[in-house]
Parts: sequence; C-alpha cells; structure tokens
Amino acid sequence: MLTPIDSETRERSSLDGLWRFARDADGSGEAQGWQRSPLPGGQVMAVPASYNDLTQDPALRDHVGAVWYQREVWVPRGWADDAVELRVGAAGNRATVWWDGEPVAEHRGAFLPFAADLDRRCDPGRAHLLTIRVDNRLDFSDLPTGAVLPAGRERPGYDGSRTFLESYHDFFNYAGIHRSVQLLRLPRLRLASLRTVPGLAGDAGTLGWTAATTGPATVRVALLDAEGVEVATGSGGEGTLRIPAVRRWAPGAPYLYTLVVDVLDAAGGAQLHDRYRLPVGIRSVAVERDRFLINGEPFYFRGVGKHEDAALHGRGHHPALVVKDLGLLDWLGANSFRTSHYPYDEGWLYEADRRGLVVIGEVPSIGFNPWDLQQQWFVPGRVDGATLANHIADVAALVARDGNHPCIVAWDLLVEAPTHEPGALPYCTELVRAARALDPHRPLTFEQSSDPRTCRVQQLVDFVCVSRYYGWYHNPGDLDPAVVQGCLLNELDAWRERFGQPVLMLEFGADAVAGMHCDPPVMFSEEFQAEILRLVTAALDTRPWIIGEHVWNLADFMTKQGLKRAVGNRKGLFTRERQPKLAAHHLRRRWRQAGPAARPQGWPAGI
Ligand code: GCB
Repeated sequence: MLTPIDSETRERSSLDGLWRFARDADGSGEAQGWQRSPLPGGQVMAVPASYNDLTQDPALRDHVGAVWYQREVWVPRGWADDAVELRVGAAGNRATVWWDGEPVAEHRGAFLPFAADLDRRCDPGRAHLLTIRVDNRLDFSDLPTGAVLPAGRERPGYDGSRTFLESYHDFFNYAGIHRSVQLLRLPRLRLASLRTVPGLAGDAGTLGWTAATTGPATVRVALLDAEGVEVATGSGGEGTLRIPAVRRWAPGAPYLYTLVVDVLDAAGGAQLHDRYRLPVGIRSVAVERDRFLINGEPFYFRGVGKHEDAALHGRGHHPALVVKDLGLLDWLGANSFRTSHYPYDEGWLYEADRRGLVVIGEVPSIGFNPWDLQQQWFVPGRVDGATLANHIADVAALVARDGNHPCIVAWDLLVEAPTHEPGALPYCTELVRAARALDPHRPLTFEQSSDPRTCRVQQLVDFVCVSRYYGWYHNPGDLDPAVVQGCLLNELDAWRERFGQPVLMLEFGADAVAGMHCDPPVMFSEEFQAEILRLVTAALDTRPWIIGEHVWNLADFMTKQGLKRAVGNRKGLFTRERQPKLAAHHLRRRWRQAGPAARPQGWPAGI
C-alpha cells in the first residue's frame, strides 16, 4: 500500500484529534445501531492513541472486546470529481468501518494500514458520520496469537463468567486507533502500487521499478538527485533505471534520490493524471559466511530492539517519539534497530532512511511459544494453516508497504518460536518460500531462542539471530563469567557450527529499575544491568563471525502484569521517560569509538 502523500494531484486531510468514544461492554453496539447515530455516553478519546491509559477506569484499561470511535467528516467541495479514500494507519486487532451507517471496510491485524473506498459516497453539502469499531481480541490465527479465557479458572469456586485476554507475548496488548486516520483525495486514474529494487554495478547504480495503475495509462518515471537534477528517466509499468556515478545510500552516510512517477492518459500520454514522489536509496545487501555486507562492505549491527511505547498514549503513534528515540540512538552511537515485534508507523522508516540508520523489519509473528516443552505449539488448532495464511498475508502487506525503504536490510519472519517441533519445519518452509517470492532481494532471519542442536528450520534463512539472557532468565543473578559468557558462547558456537551462518546477538540484557543501585551488583540494579552488558559484549568480541549486538530494549515499556514485571519490562537502556540508566552511558562509550558501520571492541572504563 502506498504511503499517502500530497502532490499536485493528491491531497490529504487529517482526521486526527478527539473522537466520540464508547466501550462496548457487552458487545451489543452494532445491534443497538451505534454505527448509525451518535455514540452514547458523551466520552471522547484521542486519535491516534491507545485508549488503555487515558482514563482512570480499570474496566477500560483491561477491557476485552470492542470499543467504538466516531466523528463527523466534511468532504471539501473541490474533491467532488475525484476518488476519495479513507486511510487508517493502524487499528486493531480487528477493525470495522462504517460511513453514514454503511459498512465500508473490515481489517484484521493491528500493525498495518487499511483503506475504505469512499468513491461516490461523498456529498460536499453535508457532514458524514464516520464510525470505527476496534476489537482487541486475539485468537490462534492472529499475529500475535492470543486467546480469550475465563478469568480465575485456577480458583475453585469462581464462576468464570468474566473473561480476560491471554497474550503469549510480553508487551502490553494496547488497543485503539494507533496511527493517523486520513481522508485522501486521489485521481481516479492513478498509481496503485510501486515497488523499487536498488542495485549496484561498479560505479553505476540501478533502480528497478514496477508500477501498477488503476486503469490503462502511460507511466513515466524520472529519478532526481538530492538537488532536484534529473539523472535518469524511463517509461512503462516496469523497467530498470541506470544511474552513472551513483551516490550510494550507506549507514551513517545516506544519500536519497527522489523517484517521480507520472501517470498519464493511455492515449498519447498528454494529460497528467497522477504524480507520486518516493525517496529512494541505492545500496546493496548480502550475507556471507562471516559477514553482513552493505554495499559490499562489512556491516556490524550495534543497536537495539524497541517498541512503539510511551506513557499516556501507549502504542499510539506520535512523531515526537520518532525524534526522541532516533535521537537517543544517535546519542548512543547506535547504527541500527529492529522494529520489534511488529511493523512500525512508516514515519520511523522514512526518518531512518534520511538518517542512514539500518533497520531489521519484523512481522508481528510473536506468541508462538508456550515456554513449556511439554506442549506443542505447531499443531492443528494452535499455530496451524489458518495462522500461516495470516502470517503470509502479513508478510505480503509488510513488503508492499515497506519494501521500498533502503534502511530495511532484512526481514525477521518469526520470533522465539519452538523451532525444534516437527510442525515448525513445514510451517517455516512455506513461510520462507512465500517471503522469498515476495522479496527476493533481502536476507531473511528468525529470532531464535531455541536450542541450536534441535532447531529444525534455521537452514531455511540466511543469518542466525539469537535472543538469550544468561544471568537473568537462566541462572538469575549469577554474574559468573562462566555462566554469562561461557554458556552464551557455547550456544553461539553451536549455532555457528551447525548452520555455518553469521550470528547476530539480537536480544540480551537485564532489568534495571532506574535509581536502584547496588555494589556489588544485584538483579534490578543499574550496576547489574551494566555488568551483564559488559560481560556479553566482551564475549561477542571474541568471535569474528558475530555480525552485531542489539540490546533489549531501548527503553522500559509496558507489559501485561506478572510476577516478573514491576510496572512493565525494565530492560531499557533508558527509562520509559527516555532518561539514561548507567548502562546507556557505558554502552555509548563502547559504540561511539567506531565508525558508522564498524565493529566496536572492548568496554571503556568509567563513564
Ligand atoms: C524476549 C522477547 C521480548 C521480551 C524479552 C524479555 O526474548 O523477544 O519480547 O520482552 O525477551 O525481556 O523477556
């Protein structure tokens, strides 16, 4: 799906702000006709935002089921002759949209955009009623997986009439309209989709393009350099531009061109119907036995996993968070991040393109692990064909939305799944086959927390990504190097020996409650977290085939409640308010000693 833009032929109108809002306590809203008349109760809610933390109502914070959003929309008179589309950046897990009481869109999944075609439904002379129902329930065919269970099932005597949402992932299942809602004025004959593939051929660059239009048309493309000078042109629905003396997009040194796509009428191409502009970067990506290469140069990932998470608005997108978090990465000397554990708002990616930050994109494929070796997860009724169909559909939608970003150098298709199970092999074989067909140009990976000796699927992808927490989940509190370093290296060596791929340490760390200090270090103190990071990075320094280190997590984030979580996960290098902990200062000294793509060594003393 194309990112909405303004151009001489396209116009966006933001519908963000305060909307009417109602919690559908018993799921009867539709039967009561809420889609046709003002929502009851007089409550309002911010869009975009998660609703969970914005009131003092515990029933809303932990609500299971639907909530409703509603507002009036005026469509400007000047839009009368054009197509009109409603675009929701993300809302979920399930969303239903009504326009003047008529259903116009349904969507499943909380992390990718969807649109409603309002063509010929708009009357410039009156206000239209826009209603969106968002339901946070998950089941095993969803990504992430989840289940609605009777509460208190372990308590004899409790009648089980109340339900709760069980999610098999750590982050809080925030819900609401999480990204911008926009009304788009679009030409009827327009660009419908655009895929670009950059490449390098000596000093020259190439840019393949595939452009689909909504009807028969002439397509012309032009590539402009950063000064706006045309450097290559082409025509047709597909082709390859050649860029002599290309300026490359590189980590820390991004150069962006603009691809201008013109859609002209089919007969003679005299009339301009649509113009779309896309920033593009020319770079190559490859994986070798020991190295991850960007533009043929070894790249060492130093960065973080993170979340779209903040106080008050939860998972709701705000550009302030993009500025702050990417600024923190810069402060740390990081060169990369992973969109753990789901696709982020496109705003993160355009900004990563511009800053020369490298990104691993992730499908919301978490919740596949019962953390109980007695249970099988890849079995009918759990992670099965229905899950796989949604999984592949999510990869397709992700590649369609994000495939043009030079910052994205790899896709992570699967998070912490029990890859030792027999059912993992057919599932992952099919998943990888589909992903390679959708994007043959980017390396693929799985986030592994399985045992390298029993994993059945790593050979399907291109590099190993390991999440492991010695001293925390394994041997809690034990800072003996024989555990934190010895056990880890033993495991990393086993991945390497068995699969012969380079290894990225994708998650490691420890919780630290900011302001809690202990020397000698004990768990939850800032000193303990810093010591874990020191030990792990020193271990990584000893292996030449390690291609990077991503600390878990950039910042503290909200989780579901549990005995291991003191108001959220505290593995942040920064607090949830984005203030640095001790470990952030140490890591900054390690990471800032090396150039943008290079491998740091050692752990400088002092802060
Ligand atoms: C992991 C998960 C991440 C959790 C983290 C933890 O391996 O990928 O979602 O938050 O562990 O801290 O438990």
